[in-house]
Amino acid sequence: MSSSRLNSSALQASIAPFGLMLAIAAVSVQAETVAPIWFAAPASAWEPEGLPIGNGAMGAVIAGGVQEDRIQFNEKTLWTGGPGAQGYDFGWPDTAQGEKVAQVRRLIDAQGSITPEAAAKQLGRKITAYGDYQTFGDLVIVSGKTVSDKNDSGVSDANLAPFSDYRRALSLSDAQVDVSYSQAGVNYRREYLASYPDGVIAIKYSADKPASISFSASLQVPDNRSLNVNLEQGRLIASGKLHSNGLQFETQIQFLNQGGELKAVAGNKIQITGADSVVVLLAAGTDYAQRYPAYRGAHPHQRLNALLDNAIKKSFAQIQQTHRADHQSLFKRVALDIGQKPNAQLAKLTTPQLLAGYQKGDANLDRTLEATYFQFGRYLLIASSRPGSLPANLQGVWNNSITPPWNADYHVNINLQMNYWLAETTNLPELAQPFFAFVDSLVKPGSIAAKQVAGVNKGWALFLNTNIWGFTGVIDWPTAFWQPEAAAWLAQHYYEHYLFSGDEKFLRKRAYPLMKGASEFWLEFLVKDPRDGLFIVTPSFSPEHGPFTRGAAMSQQIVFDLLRNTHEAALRTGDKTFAKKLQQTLAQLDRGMRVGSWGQLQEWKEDLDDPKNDHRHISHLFALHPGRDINPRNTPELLAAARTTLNARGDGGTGWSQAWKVNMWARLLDGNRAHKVLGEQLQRSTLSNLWDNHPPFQIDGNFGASAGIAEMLLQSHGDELHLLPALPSRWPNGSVKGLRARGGFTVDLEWRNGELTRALIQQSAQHKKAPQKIHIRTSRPAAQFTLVDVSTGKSLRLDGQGNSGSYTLEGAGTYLLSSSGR
Ligand code: FUC
Repeated sequence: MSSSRLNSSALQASIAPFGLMLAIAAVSVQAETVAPIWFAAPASAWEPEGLPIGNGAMGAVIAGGVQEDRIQFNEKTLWTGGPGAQGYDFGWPDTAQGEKVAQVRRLIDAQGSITPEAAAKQLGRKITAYGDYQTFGDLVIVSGKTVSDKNDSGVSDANLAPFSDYRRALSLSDAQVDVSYSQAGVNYRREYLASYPDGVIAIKYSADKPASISFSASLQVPDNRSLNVNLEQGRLIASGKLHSNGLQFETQIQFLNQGGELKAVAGNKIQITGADSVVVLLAAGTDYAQRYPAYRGAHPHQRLNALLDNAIKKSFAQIQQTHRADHQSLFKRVALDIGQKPNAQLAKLTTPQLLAGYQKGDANLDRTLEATYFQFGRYLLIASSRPGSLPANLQGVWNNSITPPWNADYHVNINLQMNYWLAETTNLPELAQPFFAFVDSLVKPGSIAAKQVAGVNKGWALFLNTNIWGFTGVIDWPTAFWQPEAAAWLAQHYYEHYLFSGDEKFLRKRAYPLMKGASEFWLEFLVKDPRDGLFIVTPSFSPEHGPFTRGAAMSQQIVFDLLRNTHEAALRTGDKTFAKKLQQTLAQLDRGMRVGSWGQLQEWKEDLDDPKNDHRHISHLFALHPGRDINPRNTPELLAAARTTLNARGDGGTGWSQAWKVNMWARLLDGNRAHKVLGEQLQRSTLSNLWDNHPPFQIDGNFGASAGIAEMLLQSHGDELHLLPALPSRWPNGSVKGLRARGGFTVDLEWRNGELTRALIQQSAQHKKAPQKIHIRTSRPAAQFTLVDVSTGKSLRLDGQGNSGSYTLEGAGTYLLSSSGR
């Protein structure tokens, strides 16, 4: 059923004249229904069918087996490797290898290029004790009326009875998984959530007949750790150390039964018999601390005790209510209606059926799936990135392995950055805090990496990948190891956070110092290209193919982006001396944007591009996205070249590569192409539970696609608000509420027949300063719109030039743009 609801902006209407009230309400009313992700059976496998919940630090994947409910869970800091593990050295060579870098430079100067293997031989390093993100374990709940101490299967005949009406659903708006089924005349229900405010995973088992819940519960953990299990008053406390590095961990799991009996069995198992309902509360942690060099803090025992002692005082309903309110305070900021029309028939389709229908091209289904997919990315970020813990890794927070793909680490040549593109635009900026805390913590070890790996005595650097232990060195994989631009790329997020929020304190205290450090590295590392006298990066390697050369496009574009942003920030914070220094380098910096022989944007300084190359990495289009230097207004030729490159590269690739292309086609203002790539990502790179499939599961594609959808609807990188810049024809009518734009704007949009009809534009208090000229771009002439200051009811002048117009904002915060022509 579609539900209409008014959002908070309607409140603003109460101070506006009556006619305006209606207009604002019309923009604000959303008929948004976020379809659940659901299955009609327990998960047959973790990766494609598990349903994820999380509170940032902890995550769990719900398989929902009737007989055996295996709740696989994680805590983000449980990692092998690092300090405490034998041979860990942060990836740094023992002696500073500045001379080796110089040698590689000379080789490239002499030969024009060298192979990645030759470069890795000189500069790469075998890694030791890098570590892996770990599964914490499985809480295994086996339903059954009796349990034998010897045969602990815990299964009684009653539970082998067939079950029916099974449903396992993740509600994105409630952040809860519900499992329900009927068995032997009883209707069972299970609710699973991960609460950020209470710091626990909470599960409730209930039934519609009393005394129906009986199960045994135990904890299973991998054997790469020690384990002590204690049971006291229904609380299972399991603690130990990882063999790899001595990291201390603990989990506490409290069982609270209503009715029936709870007893300990065999010292490490809980048996519950004949309860009306059971609540399970789980908390987990380690003694990890985000502090170089030891990365150790307090044992988690006291903290977990306090969390559970607090949680057991509350009813499940109270925990649930607080959790829901907390989740919705973030989730409901954005509502998207792209024409998804839930109806009884559609609601019967499970998510895999919906996906199968989408793959067949059923037009009625696609909006539902696309809208769900957009919100799923936001859901996943809320669940895997909350202040106080680590940022979302390659799998967010969910991992069921002790040797996950790519260590489930932080790759910084696209992946970690992509995870956070949606944070600003889709109105979840506080969820970037773990990213900033993490990157801040890399500065110290990164300054040693700068010296040891690159021979630079200033600033900080890191390369392809990092872990939770300050790994900032290099690995020995020739086709990826060299990525000194990583810090510059990460620093972009700090400046973007400032541009979106207008938070001057963040700029002064946090962003600028970090950006300055990253810039200092480059001011030392850049050299003059003997060919044209411009500053270049060398050795330079375009990820993850081709030769090592001088001044590859992505190196130059990323470094330019950093130095330009830092220059702007230096001027804003009053650091004139550094601003001047940056200015001098910027004036002579190769900007890495060249149009090649077949009209492409060159990937290398030399015209080496093969039009048949369809490699998934497209970092040489950084200036198009996530950078801002290639855009339709200032650089139309470069924009055309970027389009040629993107066409040649094709629409395929891994999940994240497709997601990036959605963003890029949006920046090229081609909504239909962006939508096509999004569709192919859903068709080819999406698992049944809608997790992105690299393959295997990798979460960046989810986050990147949600960011891409936002980019199709609103852009603000070019000093103007571009409303509906890349609306696909498949979304002719719709609305979106709550997207954010640079300049402190929150924007609600409504469109009909592919054209904007209304926009409600609000500016945050942080940005309400001196009068400001705001530029708006739409797909229709500015003359066809009226603009009203909502707080005064006054009409404003929209000075139009074709499809763009500008107005001067004088302190009041809310403006309504409406189509007058239709
Ligand atoms: C980069 C990519 C791979 C993968 C890995 C985690 O190396 O090239 O496709 O996403 O990161």
